[in-house]
Amino acid sequence: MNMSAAEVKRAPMAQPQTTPPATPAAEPNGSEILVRCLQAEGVKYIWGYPGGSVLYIYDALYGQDSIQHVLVRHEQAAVHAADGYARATGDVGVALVTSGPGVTNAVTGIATAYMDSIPMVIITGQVPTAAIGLDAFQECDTVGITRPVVKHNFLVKDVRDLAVTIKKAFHIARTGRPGPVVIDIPKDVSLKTAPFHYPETIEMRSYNPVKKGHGGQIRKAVQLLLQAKRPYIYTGGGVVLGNAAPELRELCDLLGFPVTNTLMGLGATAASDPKFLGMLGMHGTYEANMTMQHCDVLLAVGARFDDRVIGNPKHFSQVERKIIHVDIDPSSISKRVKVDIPIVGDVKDVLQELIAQVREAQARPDKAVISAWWGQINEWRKRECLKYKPGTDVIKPQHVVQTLAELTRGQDCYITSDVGQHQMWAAQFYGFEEPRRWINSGGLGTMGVGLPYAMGIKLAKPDSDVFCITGEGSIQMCIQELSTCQQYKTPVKVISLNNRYLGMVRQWQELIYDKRYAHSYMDALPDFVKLAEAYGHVGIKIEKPSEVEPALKEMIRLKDRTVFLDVRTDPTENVWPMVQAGAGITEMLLGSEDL
Ligand SMILES: Cc1cc2nc3c(=O)[nH]c(=O)nc-3n(C[C@H](O)[C@H](O)[C@H](O)COP(=O)(O)OP(=O)(O)OC[C@H]3O[C@@H](n4cnc5c(N)ncnc54)[C@H](O)[C@@H]3O)c2cc1C
Ligand SMILES: Cc1ncc(C[n+]2csc(CCOP(=O)(O)OP(=O)(O)O)c2C)c(N)n1
Ligand SMILES: [Mg+2]
Repeated sequence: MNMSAAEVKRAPMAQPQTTPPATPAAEPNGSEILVRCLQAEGVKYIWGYPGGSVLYIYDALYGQDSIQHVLVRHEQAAVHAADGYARATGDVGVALVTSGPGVTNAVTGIATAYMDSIPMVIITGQVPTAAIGLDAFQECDTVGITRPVVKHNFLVKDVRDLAVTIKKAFHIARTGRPGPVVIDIPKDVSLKTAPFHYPETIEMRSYNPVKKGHGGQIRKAVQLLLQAKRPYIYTGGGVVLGNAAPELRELCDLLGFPVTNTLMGLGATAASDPKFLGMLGMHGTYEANMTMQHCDVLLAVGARFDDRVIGNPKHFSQVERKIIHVDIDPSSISKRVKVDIPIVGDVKDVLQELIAQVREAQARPDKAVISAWWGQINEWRKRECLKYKPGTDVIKPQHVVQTLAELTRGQDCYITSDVGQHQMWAAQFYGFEEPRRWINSGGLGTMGVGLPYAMGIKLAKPDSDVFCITGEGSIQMCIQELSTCQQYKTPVKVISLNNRYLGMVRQWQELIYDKRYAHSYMDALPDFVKLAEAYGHVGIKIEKPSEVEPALKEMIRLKDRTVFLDVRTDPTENVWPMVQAGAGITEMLLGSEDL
């Protein structure tokens, strides 16, 4: 630990008070200021891991009990857990790591949150200011390393700037397009004292995200929507992040238009709504993709035309359509696809205004024209693109997800996932009815998030059931967190769709690399039942389709235990439909018969 003798002597906690202080209260040190600021922000949980440069901060956390600190087993998991908490609650997730390896371990978590626009504050310890740049023990250039994967970052060089910096960090993280903000605090700054003042509000001249959309643009959008012959509403993570699902649902009901959600937007529309065409994109439904390609007016809301959504942009632009794009981040607009009516603003405000203007408008969508469009969409629906052959002696992964969906219908539960085929089956087959219930990594596609996400959510939502649908590859990337679940009594339910393959990689190798399965086979898997038991949990292994429902029921019944369900699934199953990389979104493979 890089704590000098002088620092130890100056440690404020240890100083005996012999005479009353001249001022009413001694000035707090940087660590105490940090804790007070976090308290002022209403922070309830911090996920973290200690080390030399943050020990004063840990000392300050020790002296209070309004913020619960969760000691994870790896810094990546600290950031994922705080990120999962943020996704489920909408609050800013907070993580705390030490300098050097603590920071580098955290980078994957930070980048994951950044790609999906998740509001977070990550506090990182730094070597003392005088040692910065001297290759000090556990020094790394945190600001430099994290710059490309944060919304903003700060290095606090003077303790007097600390409180205002924290205020700015929370403000930046949660406003506008949300994102992770790193605050790098050198060790001496965490020890020096300063007067404490936490500003109520903050003005940043160079940072003023627009909330209200332009009235004139919204008027043009309404005209276009009401005249549309083949309209489509395409919504994404922005609707979830902006808590605008009620407004989205109201607008869809008012217009009667078909609607799709991206992977990040699932739950914004109820899956049971007949107007919902399912997810679109690479593994989206046939009807969702066909409607995307052939619509004449597209209303894109809080969605960023990702390459996994529109496929080959040249193919997408072959059909003429008018695009209205609502996004809080002007740089998202016309980034990948040129749009006709840009509306910069918060999705909630803009949708409220859209609804008001649609209600006020004299015109109404032409019923006959819209119903002809629905006729076409229903034809596409008849392809039943998600149909799969049920297994007689082998468990089909889709069946597991569907059974879980049936058993938890209407229940208060959250589903996290890792990355791979299992993630796509969860997205396609669970049927999310509400936003913030489906928690996964879309933009970075980070294997390993599922368990820490579940753990973070369970802490904040102790009465809800939290399921992690994972693969035997992904779960091993943060499996050590089973230990954290035991320590903090966060009983989560891990459902590992164990196909003995890095399935998504195997699928690509089968389809694109001529079945050359280079290093996608998961050899030497651990005995997951024993592993779960070694961590103090319940392990269950199943291999037959008839065991699926009883095992899931047992898992749910064991409410207060973390349960690891090792489901041996069909190793050859593929995710359909699939749009291969470089293909257009309507050039879908619907099953192996299309190969
Ligand atoms: C294995 C794998 C397969 C995948 N396959 C698919 C697939 O088939 N289909 C699919 O859809 N995705 C798929 N993805 C996910 C994909 O990579 C992208 O993450 C996803 O499509 C992006 O979703 P989004 O457009 O909703 O954007 P997000 O990343 O959720 O971005 C949200 C947008 O909303 C804006 N925004 C944020 N807050 C607000 C607000 N308050 N008001 C207004 N705007 C706001 C942001 O500026 C941003 O532009 C896959 C990922 C993986 C790992
Ligand atoms: C950290 C990380 N490394 C590599 C990848 C590339 N990748 C995407 S899916 C996948 C396979 C996942 O295997 P598993 O967790 O078993 O899920 P399955 O696809 O079999 O359901 C890999 C290696 C990734 N997304 N993240
Ligand atoms: Mg697998």
